[in-house]
Amino acid sequence: MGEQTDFSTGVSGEVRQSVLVVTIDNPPVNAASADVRGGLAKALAHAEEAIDIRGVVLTGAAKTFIGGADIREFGQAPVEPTLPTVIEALEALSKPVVAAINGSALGGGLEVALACHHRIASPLAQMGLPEVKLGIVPGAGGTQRLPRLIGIPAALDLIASGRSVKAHEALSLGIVDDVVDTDLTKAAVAVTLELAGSPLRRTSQLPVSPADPADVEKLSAKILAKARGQRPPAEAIRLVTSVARPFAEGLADERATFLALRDGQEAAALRHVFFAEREAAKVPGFEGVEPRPVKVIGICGLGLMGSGIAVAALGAGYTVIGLDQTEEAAETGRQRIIGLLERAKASGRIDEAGFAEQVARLSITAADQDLAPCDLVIEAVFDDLAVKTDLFRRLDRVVRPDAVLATNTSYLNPDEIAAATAHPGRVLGLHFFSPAHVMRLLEVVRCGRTAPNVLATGLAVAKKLRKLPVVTGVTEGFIGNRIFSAYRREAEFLLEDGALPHEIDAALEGYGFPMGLFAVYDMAGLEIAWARRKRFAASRDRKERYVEIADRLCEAGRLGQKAGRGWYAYPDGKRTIDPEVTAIIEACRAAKSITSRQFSSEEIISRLLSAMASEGEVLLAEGIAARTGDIDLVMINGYGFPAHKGGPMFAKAQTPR
Ligand code: 3H9
Repeated sequence: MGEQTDFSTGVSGEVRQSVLVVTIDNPPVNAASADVRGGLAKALAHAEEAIDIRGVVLTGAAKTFIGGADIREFGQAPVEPTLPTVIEALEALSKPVVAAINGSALGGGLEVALACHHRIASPLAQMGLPEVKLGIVPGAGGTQRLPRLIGIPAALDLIASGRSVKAHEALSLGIVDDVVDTDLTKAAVAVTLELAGSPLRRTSQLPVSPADPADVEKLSAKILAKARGQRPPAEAIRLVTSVARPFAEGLADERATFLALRDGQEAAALRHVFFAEREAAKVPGFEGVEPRPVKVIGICGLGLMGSGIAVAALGAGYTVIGLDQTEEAAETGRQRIIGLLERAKASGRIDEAGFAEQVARLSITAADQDLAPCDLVIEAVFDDLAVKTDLFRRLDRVVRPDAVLATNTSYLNPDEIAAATAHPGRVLGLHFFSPAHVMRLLEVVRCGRTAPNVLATGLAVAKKLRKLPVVTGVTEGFIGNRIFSAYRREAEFLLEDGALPHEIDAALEGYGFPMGLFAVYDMAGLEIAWARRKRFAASRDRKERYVEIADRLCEAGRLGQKAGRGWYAYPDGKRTIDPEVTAIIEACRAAKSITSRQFSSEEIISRLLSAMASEGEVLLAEGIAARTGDIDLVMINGYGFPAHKGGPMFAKAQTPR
């Protein structure tokens, strides 16, 4: 082994058997920051000049190869050398450069690898071009080199979805030339020596394999439909499908498109979301608090919610004990869980062995004492205070005193549930969203007396469940439902002031929500909210503005899509505007002597955004939410707010006053 040379703070080289092994070590994810780019440029120039060096191996320290361009540099003045310049020098080197992909090679990181003359990967490596998730397209050759390596359809799929692949899939696609489960660097040095002296395979010079235009068109249409008007996937399609033109032309187009998107609003919003997600799991003042170990999770109530939670827990490797009131109910729950696992198997998300292994980790019972081995128990029973406090008192008697108890309540006060137990410090809320095995958001409710390591346990379990945890204080409906209530209230004010349901829905869909609010109501059914309104009718503050339109609809039997009519009519199942609803709305306006007026889509969005953002400010002031980013994440991941708008707090802050 040779001596180590530092080309920059984060890039070092060491000569092994006349091959320069260059290691990128720029924690936390070896991003291609200015220092790394400078170091790589120097290392490549050194390798080109030194006559005793026969080739180069590029690899990363720790778990990452290169995690991509340094996202923190976006929006700042550019620093030379740029990544495309470094990559150009790399591909043009007269000596072989081999990528030893030891871990994640994402974005600009994969673009570096694609320009190498050969790529080998460790079985743990993952590769992808996730740029569209950040509102951009690859900007250092990814859209031009990947299709030359793996063909247009496969490249389109990866670039437009931003999904990453593991090493073996990368090998079958042709992204890497080999997967090596022994010493990766040693293998890379050996390949470099084999390649030295022979003509080099430069990706930019490879011919593009012809693709069936019908296939490409079908795939593009699918991508565009999913993108719902967002620009990056459309630009990615344009760049990838025009790859047959001269390489330099494609590269220049890609760079210009990347720069224009990078400096736009949507990319800024998605960067905000990216950093908010990383921030969310950090609770100020809780740094270094160790979570309690969790291996066995008990789930009480195996209805839709409990079964979804069970599937998420089994998928994350936990042992699950499901409890329901009777043996029959528990068995029905077990069947429901197995049904969900079977669906996962049918769609290829788990294989037969994985299915069998997960089923083996599941047991069910109707006897409380069978929950004794649990490290964490999550209840998902009927949302009623008496039912939940009774359950928690019983749990208190059967589980270890250090086991954590979590309530999945949506509206009840978890402090009251905790107070019913002998150890309130071990109680917290874990508010899952339905379906719990699919939805990423998890509100982690910090109750008044939750112990620090119990909160840390909630966050650690959430991460293992591959959920996005957001910490919330105790308030009715937590962060999400509080903001959602304000949003819903404002939408109803808009109705009374002159907008019609389909106008509000069209504005929301145009803004990027997958579905308008009133269409969602109809889908979910109007009766639960109606029952709730009736329950609270007596205690309602009479001075507050109250819109009666929804009540009138319910009284007329318009309980939503299942009833065939709600905010819309559904002849033949198709959603249509119903004059009867318009008449009900007009009658309600008339009863209050409101002169209705027209609202533009912009006005509708602006009023809804303001309502959400003002409620968000209240939550921050009350200390229920710690950061604006947390509120944005909740609304994006639980309520369909478009991620490319950054969430209500971010979007509102961007709007000129
Ligand atoms: C791009 O490459 C454009 C090019 O096409 C064109 C160039 C010309 N930059 O996620 P974690 C930070 S676009 C800066 O918890 P994990 C993150 O904020 C980029 N910082 O770790 C966090 O910081 P902190 C395309 C970054 O182990 C810390 O690293 N690349 C970057 O669970 C740990 O993050 C991507 O989109 C970055 N690129 O997962 C990849 N990435 O500790 C984005 C992360 O202060 N990154 N940080 O909170 C990821 O997907 C994951 O971070 C990764 C590691 C899988 C790498």
